[in-house]
Amino acid sequence: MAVATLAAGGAVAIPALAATTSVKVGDNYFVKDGGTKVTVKKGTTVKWAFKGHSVHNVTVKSGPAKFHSRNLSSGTYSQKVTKAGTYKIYCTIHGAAMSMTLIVK
Ligand SMILES: [Cu+2]
Repeated sequence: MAVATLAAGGAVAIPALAATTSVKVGDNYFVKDGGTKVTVKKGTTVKWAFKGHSVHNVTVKSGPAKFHSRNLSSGTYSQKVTKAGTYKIYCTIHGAAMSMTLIVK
């Protein structure tokens, strides 16, 4: 059985199936690699990891599909995205100041 491993050069091998992308949830921001925009392929599982001290949630404000997490201050929330398009996501506790864009291709 094949096991995905990190390439020696630093590039990350992305499995064709069952891909997961992690998004950090900090105190009043969503971020991955220094930005608030995340692009994934259809069928990817997006995993939000709650790293802040405050309670936050993941809520789709607009997009091809709606989903939302419970209020969390630790742990993770995972959602498989199967519909392509642009998802505007925010935290209902902190409003527009805590938002991100998820693009599913
Ligand atoms: Cu929040």
